[in-house]
Amino acid sequence: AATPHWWQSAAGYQIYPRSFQDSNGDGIGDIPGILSRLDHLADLGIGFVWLSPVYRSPMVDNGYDIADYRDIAPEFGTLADMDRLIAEARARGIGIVMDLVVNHSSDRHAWFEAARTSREAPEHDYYIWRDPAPDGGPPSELQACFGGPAWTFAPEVGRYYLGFFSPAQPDLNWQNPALRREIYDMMNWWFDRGIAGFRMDVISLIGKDVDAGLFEEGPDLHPFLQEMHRETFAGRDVVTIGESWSVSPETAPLYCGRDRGELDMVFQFNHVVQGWDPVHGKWKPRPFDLPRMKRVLNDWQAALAEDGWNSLFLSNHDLPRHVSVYGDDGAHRVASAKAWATALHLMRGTPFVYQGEEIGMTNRRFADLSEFRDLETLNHHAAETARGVSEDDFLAGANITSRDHARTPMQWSAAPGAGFTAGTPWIGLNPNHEWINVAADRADPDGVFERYRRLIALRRDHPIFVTGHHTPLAEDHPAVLAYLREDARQTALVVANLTSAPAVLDLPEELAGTYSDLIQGGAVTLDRLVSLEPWEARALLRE
Ligand code: TEU
Ligand code: CA
Repeated sequence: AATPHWWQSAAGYQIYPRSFQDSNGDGIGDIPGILSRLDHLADLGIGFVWLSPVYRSPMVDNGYDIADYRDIAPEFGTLADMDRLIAEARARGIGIVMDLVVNHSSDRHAWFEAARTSREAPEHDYYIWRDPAPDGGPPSELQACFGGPAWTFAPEVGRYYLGFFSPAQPDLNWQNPALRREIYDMMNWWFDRGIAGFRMDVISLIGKDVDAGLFEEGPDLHPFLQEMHRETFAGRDVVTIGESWSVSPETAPLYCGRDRGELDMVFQFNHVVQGWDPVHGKWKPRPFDLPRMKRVLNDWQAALAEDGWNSLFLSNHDLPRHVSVYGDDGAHRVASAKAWATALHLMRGTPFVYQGEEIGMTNRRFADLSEFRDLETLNHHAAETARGVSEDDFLAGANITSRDHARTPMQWSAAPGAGFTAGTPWIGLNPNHEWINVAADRADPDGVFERYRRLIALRRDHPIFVTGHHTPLAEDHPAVLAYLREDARQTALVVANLTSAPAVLDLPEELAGTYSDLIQGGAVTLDRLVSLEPWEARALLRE
């Protein structure tokens, strides 16, 4: 097999800057704060940081609404701080991957301010406009992701613009070649500053055909990605990660196949959206279904087995804390965090650690609506209650799935501000920071951090976990996720009991034998029947 790319053997770590580390007591995380925590990341062993947006922004969607792609939000710091972050991370062997949000800009971007005032402005065509319907209403009934109509009237030009997410996030018109040139120039400007790549926000939307009603994976998506590749990352040793909520095992190779000249990997959600209700979506979550989760994970391993590359993750800034949803955040919190980490990291793909996951941070209880900050939760509360959902039912759902669970401040210590801030945090801390925090977890050799550190090192030191073939085992087992990784020289076996009850795994005869235990050290001999404690996970290399 070819030598893996750096981004295949490395692990990524996502920072949500607003909630990571505040340096000046204003309650908002910032870039100097990140600089002060780089050693934590270096100790974990990660190869790159995916930094959620730090650009100048009115922060309607915490930076996923960009007003200037070439400047830093003042609450996060300055361009000079950003340059220092790139350099100091690099000095520790860590690349900085920026978040590229180019399906839409902020309505406060200079382009949009020009676009909305005159049909003659060159920037007018950088956005997506339609004339009113005959009755003066919006051109279609399309609803925005964050609630309300997707079309907003701009009186100065007498037309409606598209805001697929919210009116504060007008969609950019990728059909306009001058706009595409602006974006590629901006990307090159960041590459020239030394960043290691881009995570591309909802990239599957850029090829949309609005009139045909084709938004996700529209007809121009792949031509645009190929053009972007030619104009920006071709010839650079960077990583490109495409976020898509619609990509399927069938379409994934189109984004990241070896000869496609598009992206390095897809970042897809099929495994984590499985618990959503067909009518009320994430606000009425269904109980977690482990067998389905196993099937989806295995399907994605198979889909990109020969060509293309998976991202491996369970948490990010849009999702609840996975130990609370797929694990047990009570008695088995530490064991379940470690079991999921083991099961996930040793699959084929690049693992991503979301800030706080490395110490097993959990969902927080939100007592009432006033404690939430996210526009998605607030707007959908209005919509759901308007259609008859009770306050208590909405709160119960949001207490499982709101994006704000991921956005409570990083828990560094038991101190009153959790070591995150000396002031008042912009969103309430999880009170469990008194016992779940970096200082406490890192002091424990059996803690969660130590397991992540070990797994990240294993992938770096054993190419079998990077490029080895993945074969699922015990696919119908209701409790255990198990698989083999194999290359020409070696066989590794990974087994994880993902439940709070003991489990027994029946291995194929030929897998009985002696292994070295890659987590505990030493050798173990397996019979055909392997007994696993609740949330026990093992990584074994055949001797
Ligand atoms: O997310 C894309 C997206 O589809 C989500 O908004 C998703 O629908 C939602 O989180 C489900 O709860 C990306 C970013 O990751 C997200 O933070 C942004 O809000 C969104 O794009 C708009 O830029
Ligand atoms: Ca601050």
